[in-house]
Amino acid sequence: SSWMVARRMRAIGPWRLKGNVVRGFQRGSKQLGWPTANLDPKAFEHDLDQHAEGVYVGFAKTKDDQVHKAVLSLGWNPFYKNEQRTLEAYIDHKYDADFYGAEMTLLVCAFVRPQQDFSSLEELVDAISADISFGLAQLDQEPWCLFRHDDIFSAT
Ligand code: ADP
Ligand code: RBF
Ligand code: MG
Repeated sequence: SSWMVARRMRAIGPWRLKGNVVRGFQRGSKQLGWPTANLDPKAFEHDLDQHAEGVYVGFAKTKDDQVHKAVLSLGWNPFYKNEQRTLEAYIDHKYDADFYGAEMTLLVCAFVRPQQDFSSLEELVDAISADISFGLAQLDQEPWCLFRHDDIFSAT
């Protein structure tokens, strides 16, 4: 259950991805309180085939053109048993409106934990909340904070 979830930063890639924000099942904001911008599967389905389902961290640039910290989830969301794999980013920024269709650039620099199933929605929400506070604090530290200056974010 959620109190047994171990989190640590393990460097990966980094992966650099660019695609559009697509619609999901709309569960992120409504059921969980944490909206996630879902990347168009076309932008990652081949590149990330060999990579583990899990919670990751990195940086995102979309609608507002600024680079923000992001806590991401890659996989089939075992709690919901999705049939399609998703790559979803909770972005550390307060947006006034949804931005479906916008281009999103992601740099993913560390793996935090595997995705897991939970016995209640409350446990899933607690785990996600803890991932986000852990991830955002880590991303302020070196070496992770250096990735916000990656070339992928300056390309026009
Ligand atoms: P869906 O299942 O369609 O992805 P969500 O409930 O996860 O629905 O909501 C995600 C949408 O909310 C994003 O596509 C984006 O347009 C919007 N959004 C607003 N604020 C944020 C944020 N801080 N991080 C990610 N998405 C956000
Ligand atoms: N879904 C799961 O089924 N298991 C998980 O362990 C899990 N961890 C997540 C961690 C974070 C930081 C985020 C943002 C999402 C996570 N999800 C997980 C995905 C979650 O189920 C999904 O965002 C919602 O269903 C909305 O699409
Ligand atoms: Mg989402």
